[in-house]
Amino acid sequence: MRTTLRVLAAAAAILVGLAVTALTPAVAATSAAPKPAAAGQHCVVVLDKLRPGQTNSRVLSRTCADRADAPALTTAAASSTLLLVLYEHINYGGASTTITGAYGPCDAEGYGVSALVSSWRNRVSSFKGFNYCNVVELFDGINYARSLQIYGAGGSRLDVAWVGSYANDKTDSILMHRQ
Ligand SMILES: [Ca+2]
Repeated sequence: MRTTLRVLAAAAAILVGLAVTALTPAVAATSAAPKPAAAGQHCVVVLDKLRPGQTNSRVLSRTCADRADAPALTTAAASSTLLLVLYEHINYGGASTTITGAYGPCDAEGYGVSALVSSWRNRVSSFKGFNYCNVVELFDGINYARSLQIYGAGGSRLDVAWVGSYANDKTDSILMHRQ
């Protein structure tokens, strides 16, 4: 069943515009200064619907700001559905990335992020799922290479204040769906 789910999941590279960069090892992330194009500690990423014949859905927009409550971020997320918020530190601390979907809440197929932007690889320590994204699987490596852990809850929300020592700072790709 999980294999089927992975095939069906709408997959997305968070930074399609820098696909080449996204495929390189994460080594550069720790040695380079922050890039102006990715300025801001808090970002909103809007995922498109998976189109027929595609294995990766497009990223419709990626907007970043220094403050999580910046109007630009509110605007970016306004016309889409909140899916998942990733946090740099335990207990929802530090930098964050908000992932929203252009085709509604999570269903059984859900959404996928096949490659986190390089600055977000090996960084996630806590997260929150919304709108029935109540099963979230974190992977080490892009394209769902190695499963780290599956987190689940029965309701419309999934709050994980700590991903655990095994999965901490290892996530490179993510699948989410409704239980
Ligand atoms: Ca972290």
